[in-house]
Amino acid sequence: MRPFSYKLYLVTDEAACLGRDLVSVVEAAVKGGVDMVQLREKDLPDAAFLAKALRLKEMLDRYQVPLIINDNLKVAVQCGAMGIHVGNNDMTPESILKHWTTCGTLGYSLEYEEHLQSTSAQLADYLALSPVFETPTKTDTVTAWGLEGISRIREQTAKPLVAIGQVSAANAGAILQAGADCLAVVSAICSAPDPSYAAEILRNEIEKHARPD
Ligand code: TZP
Ligand code: MG
Repeated sequence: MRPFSYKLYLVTDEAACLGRDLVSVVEAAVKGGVDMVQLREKDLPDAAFLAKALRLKEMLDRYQVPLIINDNLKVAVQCGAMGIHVGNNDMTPESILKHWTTCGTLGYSLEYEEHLQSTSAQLADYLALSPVFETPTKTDTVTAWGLEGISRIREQTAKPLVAIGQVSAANAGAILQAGADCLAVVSAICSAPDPSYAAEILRNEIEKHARPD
């Protein structure tokens, strides 16, 4: 398994940025402490997705923050992303690794506990517990894991666990204490009046709850 040391993961949603330029919002967030970014576009044609990915990557490279592409292998490879994130109904991790042997980080959304031992979950470099709490940002979800769900999965795997779904500074500590390694957020940063400050506050919570290695 490849090392995964990221703690604050920004998942983008242009609509959540309240009319502001996405790359500027992400840059502010990186300055505040985001250390990994996923470009998530559900409706863009490949050419526009790639153009956006290239713009974002050019900025992120300056901060040495890795870019992950959501569910589009072609865009991920063509923009030189570090990795890709897929869900249960997307291209499988097995197939991705067959086509992209140099993939640096493969993320997989875990929606069902029974899938923990699946080939898809086993091949992943991190598992996203999706969603930890129900969220208006993504409504086509299955069951929310809750804090108990995080702890249950933590007991069963050593894989890095990324918590996503209504994560905020208010519940960050509890989520980390339950066993998550990394916090992933959309609206807590993208929709914040000051994305940089929002990232800083989350980062402070992470430092406060850091577990000894
Ligand atoms: N996957 C599971 S929940 C979610 C995604 C992409 C959205 C999380 O958004 P927010 O605004 O941080 O609750
Ligand atoms: Mg999908």
